[in-house]
Amino acid sequence: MTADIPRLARLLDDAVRNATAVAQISATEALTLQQAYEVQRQSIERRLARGERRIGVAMGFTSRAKMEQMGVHDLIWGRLTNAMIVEDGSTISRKRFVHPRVEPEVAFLLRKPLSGIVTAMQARDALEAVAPALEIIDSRYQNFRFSLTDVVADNSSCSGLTIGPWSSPHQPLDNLGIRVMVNGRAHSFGSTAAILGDPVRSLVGAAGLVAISGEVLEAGHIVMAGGAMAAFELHVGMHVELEVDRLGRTSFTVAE
Ligand code: OOG
Ligand code: MG
Repeated sequence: MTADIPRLARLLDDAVRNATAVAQISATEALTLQQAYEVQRQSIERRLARGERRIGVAMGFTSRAKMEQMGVHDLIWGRLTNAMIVEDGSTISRKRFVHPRVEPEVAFLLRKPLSGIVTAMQARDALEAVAPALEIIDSRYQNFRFSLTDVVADNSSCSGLTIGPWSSPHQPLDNLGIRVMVNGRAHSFGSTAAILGDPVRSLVGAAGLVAISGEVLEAGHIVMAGGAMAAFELHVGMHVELEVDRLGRTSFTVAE
């Protein structure tokens, strides 16, 4: 049976818009990875048709902690739109999401396009800036459970992001301490080293992966490097703050 890709794109787009969970696609249909990315592309096209704007990509499963938490061991990527931006320090409504989680990341801003097989040096040279970032992920699947193709079709669970102050990328980024605070109390500690040994490697991976789908990382776009630690659940009343050594802080609050 051939997969009805436009129907699956609509299913996941509706799940995002209504903040309601759907059954895993893999329970009933065997998509190839390429088909899963095509579902993702078409579901994002629906958002762009409603006026949203593409602003970059989010990498997934770039740390062992994330791979092990979700049981997926392949690098994946998702598409970011401007509607996913949560202003630094602002408050979001829990109602927008099915079962949101948050994870600490770093974000890259590109000054030059990047695509295909590139070296770490070329990736570094394409950077305009780097910032601490929090990604809000929200699987559209019941119980936050999925296969590789499920999560790819679901835009790699991307749902929101806050970005802290931008800094010069011309500094070592491979071992910056990460602290996550919840309601002013230490929640977890880590290092950017958890992201493929150096988050710049995530950018190298992003350039290669988007090229397979015929895309380019564009100048002015953002690349989220992927969670350095396991994601944790968000609940009403939580104030989440990330601090990354030398890069600074970013935060948001969850309201009703
Ligand atoms: C998939 C998204 C993975 C990351 O940073 O590794 C991701 C998920 O965990 O739901 O965003
Ligand atoms: Mg992430």
